[in-house]
Amino acid sequence: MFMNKPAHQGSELPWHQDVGEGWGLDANPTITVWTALDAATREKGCMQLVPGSHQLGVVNPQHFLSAEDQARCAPPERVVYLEAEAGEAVLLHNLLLHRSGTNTTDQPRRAFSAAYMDAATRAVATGRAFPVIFGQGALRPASP
Ligand SMILES: O=C(O)CCC(=O)C(=O)O
Repeated sequence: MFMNKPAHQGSELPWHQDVGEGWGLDANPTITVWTALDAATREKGCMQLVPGSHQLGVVNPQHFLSAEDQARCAPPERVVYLEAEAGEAVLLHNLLLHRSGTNTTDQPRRAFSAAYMDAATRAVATGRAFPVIFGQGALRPASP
């Protein structure tokens, strides 16, 4: 995913985990590598997260948290702002609760985010596999 928050723009991304039925996968991804392409500061809508929240399991398979879940799982006193320099990469457990705000500055805030899945993961709608990029058979076309 390319995360793009242009100067004085960008939408708020509500509290969520990088898992859920909306992804259309038969297994949840396990880890996301998020890389800052520009500096991500509070003013630029950097990520916010709840340390330890990956231990809660899947809070809402529909992806975004309800107001009740947000009050229970992401109370303001537990929220940490994750500022990053351009080029810094962050490993996120896919169950970690996170969100991000809007960019109120004159500079863009862009990031590249890749979610990694077990090679056995299939698309629910088609049953198809995804390209394997690590280990045996990596970068060869998937067999049917
Ligand atoms: O960069 C952001 O604003 C949010 C990133 C995010 O939610 C993700 O990579 O899963």
